[in-house]
Amino acid sequence: MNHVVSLHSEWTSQWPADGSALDLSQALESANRGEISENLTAIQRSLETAKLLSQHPILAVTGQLNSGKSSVVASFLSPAGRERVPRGSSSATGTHRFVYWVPQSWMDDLSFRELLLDLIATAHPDGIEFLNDDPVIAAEQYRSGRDKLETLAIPLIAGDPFLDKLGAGLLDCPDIQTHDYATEHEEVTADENPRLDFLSNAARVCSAFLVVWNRSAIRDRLIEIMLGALRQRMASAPLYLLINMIRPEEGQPQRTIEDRDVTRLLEQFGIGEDHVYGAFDFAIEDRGDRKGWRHYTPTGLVQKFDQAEAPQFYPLAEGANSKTDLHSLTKSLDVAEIQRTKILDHESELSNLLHQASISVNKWMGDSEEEISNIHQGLLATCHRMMTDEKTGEPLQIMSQEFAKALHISLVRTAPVALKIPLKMANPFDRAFSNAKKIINKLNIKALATDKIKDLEGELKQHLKLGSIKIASSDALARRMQSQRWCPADVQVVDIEKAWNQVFDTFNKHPIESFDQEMLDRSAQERWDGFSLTQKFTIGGKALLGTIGGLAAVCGIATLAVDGGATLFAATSVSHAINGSIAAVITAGGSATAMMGFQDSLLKDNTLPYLSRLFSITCDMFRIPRAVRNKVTEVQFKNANGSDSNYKLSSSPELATFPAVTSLTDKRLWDTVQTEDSTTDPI
Ligand SMILES: Nc1nc2c(ncn2[C@@H]2O[C@H](COP(=O)(O)OP(=O)(O)OP(=O)(O)O)[C@@H](O)[C@H]2O)c(=O)[nH]1
Ligand SMILES: [Mg+2]
Repeated sequence: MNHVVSLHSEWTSQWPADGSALDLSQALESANRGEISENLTAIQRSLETAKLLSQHPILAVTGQLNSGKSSVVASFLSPAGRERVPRGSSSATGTHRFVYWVPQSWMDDLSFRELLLDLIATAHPDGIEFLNDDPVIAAEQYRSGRDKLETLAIPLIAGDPFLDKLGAGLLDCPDIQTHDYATEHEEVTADENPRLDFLSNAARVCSAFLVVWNRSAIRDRLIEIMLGALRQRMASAPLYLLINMIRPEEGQPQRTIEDRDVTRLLEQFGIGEDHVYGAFDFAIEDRGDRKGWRHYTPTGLVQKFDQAEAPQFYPLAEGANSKTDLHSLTKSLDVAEIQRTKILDHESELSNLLHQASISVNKWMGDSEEEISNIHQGLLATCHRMMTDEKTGEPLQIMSQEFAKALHISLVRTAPVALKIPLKMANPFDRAFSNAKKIINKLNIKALATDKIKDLEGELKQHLKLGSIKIASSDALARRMQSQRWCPADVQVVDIEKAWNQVFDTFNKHPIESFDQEMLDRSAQERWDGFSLTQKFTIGGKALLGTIGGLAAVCGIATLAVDGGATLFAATSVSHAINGSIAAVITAGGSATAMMGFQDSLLKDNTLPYLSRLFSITCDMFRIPRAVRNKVTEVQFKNANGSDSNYKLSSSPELATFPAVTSLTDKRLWDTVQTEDSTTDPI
């Protein structure tokens, strides 16, 4: 029953069939995996928006503390924009918020702006805020997330006209090294780094990542953690490595690009060599013979630096005469391709989530079904036990008035002519019924505690001359049931008892009214045929009458209410009773085949139909399906010849469902409905 879950999956309640239905998020909620549903909604929304924003990439500038991230962002902005970007190595000038810088035209187009803000808000559900035009206030906003994770989680948004040239937005990220509340010695891990988590959220909005790192710290484990986290979230998004503050020295920039630590990172994270940019430490100028940063930087970039002091990045593989720089990066970015892979990444995340959803929901459905099945089996075993002779495993019968009457009629009808009248006149049932009450009163049963039941069974066997009798009281059954593993531990004994009382009451009120008289006649006839004439008279005249009286008394017991209103259940073995009485009169009586036929017809005509009803009513009263899906409910009984046979129980369609008295479980049996095709096409 492992169904593949899609966004359109629905679940309907197979049992109870009350029309209840769940959609995917409700099913996940029921399975206690509401967070999967939330993630699904978020990823779906950002996927939709990502498709709409396909021509408008945002590049995340992230990386090491004080490595020059904000400087990189500022280098793309207008002079006024640059004013609003605090840079510096002190904590006051550090970045402690996520700041989205986007082309001014994106902000001016109202419908596009709405779309963009919606995309950002989806990735950052705690809210968004605009960056102030005033550089002082902007600087204040930039650092306001320090030690305030709740503020850090709210990104800032600003527009700048110079970004229109770039045709892309930039995300100025805070570093992920700063621990906002962790202890000094605690190691930074991907598991417990809220800043890294926020970055992962932001990753949903971004098409590519520029990871800025200091040349001197390229060996740090932290860069691996960071690149690993990015790859995990956005598996195929382009990564650019920006190595800053390279010391100007002989052999550069080749030495850097060939450095073992650098090549290892490129390999490990699938970064192409053309995605490695470098900038030399602009504080190191020519000194005597030693060449400064300008010597190792393309001339065009040196000129740019003189206009605005910022690290000047160029593709290291192209060498110091490179004609391109970071500003031409967007020209080389294949926007359509990036968006395509971005959408693929979203889709693979979506299908991962759906896979998790499948597992969770299927497990939840399976667990519910298992619990219901276990209780179903437990109740079945309890009912079966009530209709089985403990010693021999043979089936017992319910001596309802209706069955007693049918049995009497059969015995009379098939009796030798001379016996018919006395047998008929004897009318043993009416008398026996009132006798039963006397016996019970004499036995002085107060409350029928478990241990008393056995005494009662013994006494009744003797008094009524029965071979086998099984008495069950609701109190004793409830106690026994509560101690069993399949019975939910939180259900109270009194509530179980209430349900059993209602079961017995309902059972007595819904007797089986018609029996297969022909089958009873046939086996009664066979019984009579097995005896000699003299035997027939002896049996018919004395023993049989007594026995039938005893049997009839059992039906009185079952309908008798004991003190406190508790009801009893009683079953007995008709064939044992009759055989016993016959054996007392004659030494070797009847043929074995006749007896077997008799027992078989009792099983088919009484035991199985009554057990079916008893079990159906029991299931209803405890709020359990009469049949679990279309599995056959089977029970085993011993035949007269001692071999075991399986028999199918009917789920009593003739009886309307009774309202539950005590619910043993609130679980349901669910069916999966696929309303549309089960592909993972999200929109
Ligand atoms: N000496 C030198 N300083 C640099 C270079 N690049 C950047 N800086 C300086 O390093 C300091 C930190 O730069 P920022 O751009 O604020 O760095 P950041 O990565 O944004 O810092 P946080 O946001 O606090 O993590 C600033 O004072 C920059 O001017 C460089 O090549 N050489
Ligand atoms: Mg910064």
